[in-house]
Amino acid sequence: MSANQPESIVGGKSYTAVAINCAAKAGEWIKSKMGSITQLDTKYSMHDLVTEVDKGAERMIRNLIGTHFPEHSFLGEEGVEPGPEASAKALQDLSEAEYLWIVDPVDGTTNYVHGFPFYSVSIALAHRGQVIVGVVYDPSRDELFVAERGKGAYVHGRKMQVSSEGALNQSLLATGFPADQHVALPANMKGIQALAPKVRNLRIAGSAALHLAYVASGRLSGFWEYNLNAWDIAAGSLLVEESGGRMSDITGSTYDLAVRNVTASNGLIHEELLEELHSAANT
Ligand code: 2AM
Ligand code: CA
Repeated sequence: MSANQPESIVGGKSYTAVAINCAAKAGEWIKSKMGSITQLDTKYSMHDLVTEVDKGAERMIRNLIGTHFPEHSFLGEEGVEPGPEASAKALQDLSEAEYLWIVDPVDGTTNYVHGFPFYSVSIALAHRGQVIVGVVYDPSRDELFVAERGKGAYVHGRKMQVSSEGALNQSLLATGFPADQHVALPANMKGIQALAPKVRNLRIAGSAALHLAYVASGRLSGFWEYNLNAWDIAAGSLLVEESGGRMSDITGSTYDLAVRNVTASNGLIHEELLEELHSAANT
């Protein structure tokens, strides 16, 4: 690498360009298959769906990345056994990887299966555990959200900026219904019950990665969800940070790839949101 070449370009190949290319190609293919699914299976629970499109898209992305960067490591949702323990272990097993691609080929599979147009392709590249590139692509709206660490985040070529609401009572928040019925869902229901009367409104649209992209682009003031996996969050985390927002664990700890209970916001409402979630959890 020459001295004045950016860190994200190696041998003329930009990590970001490869991530964008993968997301766009996979997204186009996924969209073309909408409505013609032939294999619908459940994984961890009846709420956790997978189709041949999830698997095919992940293969396509993995092959493309492998062609450009054969020495890089890869963590994709469809290559990991279902359930939180297997996900945590897969991430742990790759903790020494220098470059790690973290991919969710279809984030929002339930929406995809039902024809509800809110799903995305999420691709992140981490360097020694820190996300340096994040791309989230929404094929339904043809919106590509891109972030590079230290260089900002963009949608439609425009620099993104988080929203300016300074209090929960002016905020539009999003969350999700966790697949785990025993701990995460009851915990989240408490948060919803506590926050619904205090915010402008809540949205639960079914793709964590797109919700994070919406926090980054200022369309949502904040987002929280329990029991997510690294591939749901990694790309979106950089979009939020590079748009001036804040990412943390639900207790307020610094975000890292192992965080499963996540809070994202425009920064201004972050403490208030964490406090509400904390007191809701203790009711
Ligand atoms: P997915 O569509 O890739 O599975 C919706 O609340 C969010 O939860 C989506 O991002 C969805 O991603 C994710 N999700 C669905 N089932 C899950 C599970 N069993 N564990 C963790 N996250 C899940
Ligand atoms: Ca998925």
